[in-house]
Amino acid sequence: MNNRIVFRALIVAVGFGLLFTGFGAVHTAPHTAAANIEFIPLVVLAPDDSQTPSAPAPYACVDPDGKPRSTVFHCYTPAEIYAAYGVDALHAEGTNGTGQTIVLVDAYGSPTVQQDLDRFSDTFSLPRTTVEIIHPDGTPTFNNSVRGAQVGWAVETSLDVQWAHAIAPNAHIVLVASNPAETQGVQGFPGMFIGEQMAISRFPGAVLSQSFAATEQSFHSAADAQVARFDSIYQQAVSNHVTVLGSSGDSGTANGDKQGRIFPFPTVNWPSSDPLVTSAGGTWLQFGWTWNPVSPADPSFMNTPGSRTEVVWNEPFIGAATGGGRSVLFSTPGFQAAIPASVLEGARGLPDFSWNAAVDGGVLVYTSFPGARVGWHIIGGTSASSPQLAALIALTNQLADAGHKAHVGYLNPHLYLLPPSDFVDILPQTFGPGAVTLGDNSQFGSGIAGMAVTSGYDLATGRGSPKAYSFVHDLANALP
Ligand SMILES: [Ca+2]
Repeated sequence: MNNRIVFRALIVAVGFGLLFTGFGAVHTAPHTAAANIEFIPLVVLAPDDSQTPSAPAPYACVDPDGKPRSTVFHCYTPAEIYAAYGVDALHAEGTNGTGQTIVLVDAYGSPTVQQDLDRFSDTFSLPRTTVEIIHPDGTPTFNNSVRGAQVGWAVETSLDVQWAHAIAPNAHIVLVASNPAETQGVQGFPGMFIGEQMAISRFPGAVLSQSFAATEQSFHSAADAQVARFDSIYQQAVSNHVTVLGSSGDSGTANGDKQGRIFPFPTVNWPSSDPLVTSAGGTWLQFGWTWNPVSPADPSFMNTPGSRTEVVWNEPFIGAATGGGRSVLFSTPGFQAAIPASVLEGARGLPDFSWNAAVDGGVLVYTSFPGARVGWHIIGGTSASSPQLAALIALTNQLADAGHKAHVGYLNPHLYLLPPSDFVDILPQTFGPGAVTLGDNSQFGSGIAGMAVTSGYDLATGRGSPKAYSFVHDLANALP
């Protein structure tokens, strides 16, 4: 009981930390002006990131340097994620991404991307790899005094690069880092899409991950013209056998406009909603412990060891949840034809599948650029799920090469034909003496209705999270 009181006192301090760290804030995230829409990196830093725990042990996270990182938020090493999802069995048989390319698309990039990745690799006994960087519209000048935008994107870049590498350690990593300051005019073509076009041409058969999004409604009346423009790039990806993934969002169904005003009805994010993009949602993986709340805002866990629990990513104490719902821009595509019309209501539903995106249970990321604390961070968000899922597809492409088959390319038509046994189906679950049920992706406190988590496909977690070994092998076997 005493533990619970301590935790609740702490979360107040954590709240202040969120305000002062600037770039860690969930909903005032740094953004990038691009044409008449804005892209938000979907990264969520643990709210107590700037603080050294003052409370005594036990700690929820001790970082790889042996430093206590948090009394509240758990963190995962690559080995823990491998074990939780069965990636270890793939690596053990030599399925590690050899011969494959993963393209990660970000604005600005990070001035220390290579050295931070090397530190990550050395720490976790992974092979070092050299990141190939493409600046499609000029080299950005890193300015950490613009607290927010560039630092936030640098955190995002670090997460993308380090965790794609963790899942596919032998894959070639390409970073497309655009320079939004040089994007021209209202009708200017966002640099990140020029970069995608370059990467799709240069790396046929690759996998591309987009950890950013904008609310569909933020296109306003320009939606058809803008979406058609970007869609032509995704068509090119289909032609070049490039798999394209996009994060579904970190605010549940409560997404905002340019000014940060939340639309008062459930919304989803683009480009994740494009049927040519595979939408990566978020789960909350509790591995070796179980959430034990007396109320939704209580992050207690200490007295409740556990094995493996995976539920919808919806963390009430930080107000972050997986994006998901019905698109207003796209109608139900053929690959979702088997999902009941009562669920999709004629729309393209997202996400397609999911992976851990939690902050309490975030992944460890190392950064050394100015503007953020140098060291290890606990990071979540659907920015964590998209590059890891992209890396799983790179592992699949390695098996395709070995079997003289085509690469995965356009993933969605294949994804919905895989057997249910290839996924952990995410279901509603009730936690702790407070009987807190996580059964949808309504962002806590938003008042915007969430999408129900149900047996089988649902609009919060898609088909669920891949059981890595059988998912990769079954997908590879299904390829022509
Ligand atoms: Ca489900």
